[in-house]
Amino acid sequence: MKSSINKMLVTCAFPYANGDIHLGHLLEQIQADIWVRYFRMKNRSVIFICSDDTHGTAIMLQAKKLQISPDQLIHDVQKKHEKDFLQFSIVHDNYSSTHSVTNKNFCIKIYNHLLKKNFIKEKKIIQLYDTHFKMFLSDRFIKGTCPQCKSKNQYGDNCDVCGSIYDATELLNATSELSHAPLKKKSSNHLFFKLSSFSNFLKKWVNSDVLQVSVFNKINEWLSGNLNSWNISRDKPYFGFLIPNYTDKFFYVWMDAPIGYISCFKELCDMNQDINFDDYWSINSKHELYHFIGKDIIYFHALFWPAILEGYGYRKPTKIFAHGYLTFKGLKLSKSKGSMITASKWLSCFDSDSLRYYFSSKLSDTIQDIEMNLYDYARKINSDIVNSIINLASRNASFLEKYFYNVLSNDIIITSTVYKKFINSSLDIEKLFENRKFSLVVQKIRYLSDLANKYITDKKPWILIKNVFNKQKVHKICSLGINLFRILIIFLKPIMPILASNVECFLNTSLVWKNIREPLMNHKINKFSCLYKRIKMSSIDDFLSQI
Ligand code: NOT
Ligand code: ZN
Repeated sequence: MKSSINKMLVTCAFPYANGDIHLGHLLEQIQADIWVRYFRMKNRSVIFICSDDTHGTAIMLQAKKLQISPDQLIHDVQKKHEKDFLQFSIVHDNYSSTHSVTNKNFCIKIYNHLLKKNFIKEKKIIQLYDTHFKMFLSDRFIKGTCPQCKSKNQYGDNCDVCGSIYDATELLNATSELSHAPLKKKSSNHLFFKLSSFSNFLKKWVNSDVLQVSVFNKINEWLSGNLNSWNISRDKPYFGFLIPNYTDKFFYVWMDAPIGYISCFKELCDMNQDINFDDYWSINSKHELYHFIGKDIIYFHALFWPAILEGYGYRKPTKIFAHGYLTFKGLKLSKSKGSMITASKWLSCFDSDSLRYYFSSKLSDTIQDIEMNLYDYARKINSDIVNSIINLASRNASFLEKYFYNVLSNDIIITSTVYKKFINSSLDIEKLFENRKFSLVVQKIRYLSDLANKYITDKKPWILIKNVFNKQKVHKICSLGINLFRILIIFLKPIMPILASNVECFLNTSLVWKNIREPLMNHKINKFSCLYKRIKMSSIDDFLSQI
């Protein structure tokens, strides 16, 4: 991490505006939100933004299917997305749309600049054309026979059977997935961004510690080959922004989506005079820019995006954090079935904090896939949160309520080994949060919670209290127990913000990172009431039967 005075701008990949938010989106957003919340607890200035990705053929077709305008579709979907995120305590400073006027203006400005600098060239290409729908089709709307192994029913870009990669025009008997009619080859002029002009810049940039090791290796492989120019235009009909001086060509969705990072931030500046746009985006910005993305979109973020920024003369990302896919192998759900577990479906059975905790217990700084298993989820929540952490609070609170008017002792045993271990762990936990090693944060918290419970079990306050001369001792033990619980929840606050806020009511104090070393003494807490409910295994079966 760079000097602590720098401000941070954090983004997540923009969800497409043609479907619901599902667990896959939530994995990334939760990862970023936890990171943001942690740094805010450490008093760093962090801005967290996201938008809906609203352009392209898929959105145009979805609107057609629903018999509404694309504008209506993306408006409705955005409202829903925003609500879903808030219900998972994912709070963006601005949630915008790539269809905004601000984004249109930036796209045009950046495109015109790249054109002037000679980074754009026009070239005629041949593509497959659906004569029924009167449109060119992208690879995923095309199926045909593999030109190599002759397997039928293969998509327009690669063969699932033999793995060969080809151009859609090479497919044999190419047919449209939309009209199911044979496709025609047709030529059209397109605009290409000359990525190879940035080859030297990119080689240097990827070597400046901006990528995870495995991502770096992959990108280096790409960089050592030929950097093909990138087609940034699409013919009409298309839902998007028209390219200046054309009446039938639109910016490709992947051109205007990343520019959305800039415009979403610009809108925030327009709403809040204290945030200065140039401080964050000018070439010599001292502030930090972090993109959280899935590993499937590395190519766009680690090659095209920095090249566009370089071409335009803006700053580049400080780091790109890619994560793996969410898999459901143990539940025997395919990726498409898994994405049917939507945010609202989840909330119809479970709560948001528990998902945040479960994801944390699996998240690391690598691009390894993450296996989601609901039985494992329930076991983890019940064992870590209910049986260990909340149990620590409840067993100590019962003594404090019964014998000490819910007032903590004015003498906390800060010399005890367990207390020292808690305090000394905070630096390790900080490092783990900073480096996005959330699964290790969770492990450490669970370890500390077990230590604290063992401390209480060993001291046996329920035996001590039988002798009236031990009353003060019991007071000290249980007050330490509550203080240990408090530290655990401070550590957990970025991960489980709702639980933390309920604990703040119970402990009658706000949970602040810098106060970890200052125990609550002679402090009145509130009556303990259920802070977390056990998850019933039967509710998992019910849930799965609905998918
Ligand atoms: N909608 C895209 C996706 O793969 C992500 C867009 C990322 C947005 O779901 N920004 N950029 N670049
Ligand atoms: Zn094949």
